Amino acid sequence: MAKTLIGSLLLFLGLVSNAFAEEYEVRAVGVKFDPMFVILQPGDRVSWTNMPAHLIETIDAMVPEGTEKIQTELGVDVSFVFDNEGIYVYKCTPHWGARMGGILLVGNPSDIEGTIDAYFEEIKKDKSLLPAKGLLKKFKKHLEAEGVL
Ligand SMILES: [Cu+2]
Repeated sequence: MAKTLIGSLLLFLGLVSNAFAEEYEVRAVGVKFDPMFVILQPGDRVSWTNMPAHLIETIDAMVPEGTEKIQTELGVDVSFVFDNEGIYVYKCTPHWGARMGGILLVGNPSDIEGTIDAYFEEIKKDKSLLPAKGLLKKFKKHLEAEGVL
């Protein structure tokens, strides 16, 4: 009996905390993600839609440590919950040459500017990351405009 009660209580708390989670939609438009940048809180969900010719793949050197890689199938709308704070840079692999990518800021990680600078450093080591340069520059400006930096 007590077990059931605790179970119900936990379920209830789970539902309540879920109720505060936000959902964000990113649409693929041409060879751009719109919006290109999303600022969200841990536990929030991001859905990518209108993806018939696209996919998302997180860039290994540009995600918070210890997070699982995301690599989706071409042409499939997808949706993920982000629990770990940090900055996630992702690309649409087939359109990476056209700089199709986006960036998520989850939560309020320490040293956002330092993390962005560290990502810039990664580009120097690996030329395949070059399309991320413009994205990161725009992202920095976006964060300044949003009052995050
Ligand atoms: Cu694409």
